[in-house]
Formats: sequence, C-alpha cells, structure tokens
Amino acid sequence: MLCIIALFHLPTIIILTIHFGMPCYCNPVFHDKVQSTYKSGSNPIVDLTKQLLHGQFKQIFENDSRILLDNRDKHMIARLENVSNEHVPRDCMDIQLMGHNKTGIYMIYPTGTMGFSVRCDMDTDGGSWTVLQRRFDGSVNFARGWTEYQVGFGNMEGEFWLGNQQIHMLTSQGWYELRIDMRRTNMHRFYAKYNVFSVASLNDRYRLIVDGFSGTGGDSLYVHSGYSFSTIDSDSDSFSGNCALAYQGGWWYSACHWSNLNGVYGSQQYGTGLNWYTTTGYYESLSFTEMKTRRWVSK
Ligand SMILES: [Ca+2]
Repeated sequence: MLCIIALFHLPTIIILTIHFGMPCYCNPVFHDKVQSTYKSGSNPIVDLTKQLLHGQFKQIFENDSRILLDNRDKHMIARLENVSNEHVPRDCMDIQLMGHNKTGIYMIYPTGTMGFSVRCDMDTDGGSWTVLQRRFDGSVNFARGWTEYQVGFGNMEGEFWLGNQQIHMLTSQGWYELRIDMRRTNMHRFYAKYNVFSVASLNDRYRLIVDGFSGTGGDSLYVHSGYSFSTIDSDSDSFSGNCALAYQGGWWYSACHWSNLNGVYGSQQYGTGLNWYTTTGYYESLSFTEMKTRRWVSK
C-alpha cells in the first residue's frame, strides 16, 4: 500500500518501476517490517528475502542481509511514526541534532523515500556522517552487478555499499560534502575530503560530482568527477573496453581509474585492489576504507 502511494508522489520511483518492470520500487529496508520481525535477544541479522516477494530482491539478498536496528533505535522509529514527515531525520546530521551521539545503525527518511537504515559515524571530524561504503576485512564480495550497486549490499555492522539510489536520494536534499577515511596495511592513516559531493539520478546513471579537495593522501577522486557509475555488467566508462570488468569493482570509471575503492580486497594485481593512486599506486590495496557524506548546515 505504501508503495502504491509512493508511485503517485515520486517520479524517481516511477522511473525505477519502468526500468525493472516491477510493481514498485521501495528500498529493501522497510521500517515497518523491521519492527514486526524484531525479537529482543534474537540474532540481530534478519534475512529480508523472506519478506520480499520479488525475485530480483530475493536474489540480491540471498547471500547478504542487513543488520537490524538495536532496541534503542527501534524505540526511536516507534516515536517517529507518530510525527509528521517534516520532523523525521533526513540523514545522520539530523540524527545527531536530535541528540544521538553514538556511532551505529539508525533509520533515516530522506526526502521522497520510505526510510532506510544507515550507519552514522558520530566520531570522525565532528560526526554527523552518513556512511556510504565500508571495507576492512574482505568478507564481502564487491565484484557485483548494476542492480546490486543500485540498491546496496553487505552488512552495516561489517562491510557494505549503501546503494547508488540511496546515495542519490541523500545528496539530492541539500549541499553535501564527502569524506573518505583510509588506512594502509602498515597502519598509515589518511583521508580525502570534498566540499561538494553529489550523485545524480538513475537517468544520469548515478553520475558523480566532487569538488573542493582537502586531505592528507592526495586527490584520487576528482578525475572521476563527471563520470557515470559502471559495474561489471554495465559499462558507462570512457574506455573502449570495460573498466569495471578489468578492475573488478563498481565505480565512476573514466578510462579507467585513479581510485578503485570497490575493487578486490587485498589484491596486489595491477589496478584491481583498493587503490588510491596518489598514495598507494596501482599495486597496493588499502586495508580500510570508509566513505561518508554530511549535509552542510548553517551554524
Ligand atoms: Ca567502455
């Protein structure tokens, strides 16, 4: 029912509906279903495939599942259901402004969505960061197709990609910045920050815009600004071949990359690892990466 309502209000959702030939697109994390399946003390991992009838989502979540919220967050959702849409958190900036200062998993309700769960980093650089990507142990395979990158995969307590559609909905709400925290195997930490960060809609194949670099490991992302997203099965790059297939990731490849943070964890093969070219070159793979975005607010 909620999906049907969303169809009439959201052009983006209609576009996705046409694209997939599905009755509706909703983020795979439904807050009402999270609530209904939560049992105190039970395994916090919930296999959402049991709740999603569509075969496509079933396939996506066959091997991965999303983390369920903890009790405190569940209570917050219950409270949010009683307030108007204008007062629900749009992102982790709002979550922190509501007084939640603990890094963890929260529900957010970006404009035009039914809400989905995200990881909020409340510790780094003042907090309020909505985490988009996280890798630290190689437990999740990132060599995935277009649809999986579109809706997201992995586990928010572990490694994950939030989803291109979710990132687009987030960054459409205002002026967002991007921060990427990285660590090498020798424990050297560095970061890159961009004052401007935006991911365009599906119509524009989730094109990346970044600008205004600062950081400690050089700028290896600006060269990707203006390029659409490519995956192993969907080539939008400017190279005659398929960069995503060659370097085994999903990224805003040009011809081909200076950064490959969704590549193969630990790989020392040329260009396929978690490279940040200005620091690692093409043969070293980072041991930790975390991409996160934050809305600018006037203070
Ligand atoms: Ca190509």
